Amino acid sequence: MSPFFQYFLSSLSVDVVIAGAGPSGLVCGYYLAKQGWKVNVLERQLRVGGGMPGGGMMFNRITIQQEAKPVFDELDINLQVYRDGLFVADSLETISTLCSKTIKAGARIFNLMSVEDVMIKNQQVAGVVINWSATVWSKLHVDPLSMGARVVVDATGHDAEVCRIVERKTGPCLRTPSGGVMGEKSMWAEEGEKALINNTIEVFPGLVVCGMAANAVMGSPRMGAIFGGMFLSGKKAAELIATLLKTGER
Ligand code: 48F
Repeated sequence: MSPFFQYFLSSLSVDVVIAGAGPSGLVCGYYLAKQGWKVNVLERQLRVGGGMPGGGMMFNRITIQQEAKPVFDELDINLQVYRDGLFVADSLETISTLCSKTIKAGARIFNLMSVEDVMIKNQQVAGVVINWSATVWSKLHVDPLSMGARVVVDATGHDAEVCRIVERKTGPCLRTPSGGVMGEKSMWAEEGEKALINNTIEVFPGLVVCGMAANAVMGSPRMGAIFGGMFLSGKKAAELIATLLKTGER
């Protein structure tokens, strides 16, 4: 018991908190931890991996495009050639390897922990408000705790939960055309993939968005069982955050 509590207590103030342990959140955590930043990844569910275990229609394989291959090679995840420029990975191998490498790089992953709000100080996100998922799901009236961070990442997938919370509580303040969450558009895999990297931005001071949440926030299309963009978006988010932290902007 006490090893967990020591670990938890020493995690209450970190450089980066990532909400969501899907592909984009884990990859972002991996690259940041590898550079020595103190990172927590918070996952609401019992298990990590987000949408990966189910692949497309529960076929536990995920499709990867050429551009994302270097990330898979770095992580030593096997890829099978599908056809020109497209590869297939076993989603369970991908999750287990990515999770293991992310923890070994130094990131701390907390499962069964939900982000239910953010802290905003001086017009800047300064951390997250957390609770046990079981408490949230049972709608128990239990006050949450907070976790301080210089940067928070919304990697919560299609629902872009953290960005929606900021919009609801602060008004139309996001760096999007409307100032709010634009909303994900219907499927157009190629366009969605293309847009994703440009949509991976600091969307509010101290709040970076990546993965499907980035397309949802910026109003871009969804893209089925192609996952390479999620990995590239997580990597781009890590690069962006490292710059913000290094320059002392956050
Ligand atoms: O949905 P998810 O896998 O997000 P992603 O990294 O990848 C998207 C793909 O899986 C797929 C796709 C491919 O074309 O479209 O959907 O963008 O993972 C998001 C994770 O965030 C967790 C959620 O349980 C999931 O594991 N999550 C969501 N809201 C919260 C959260 C929250 N408030 N607190 C903690 N975890």
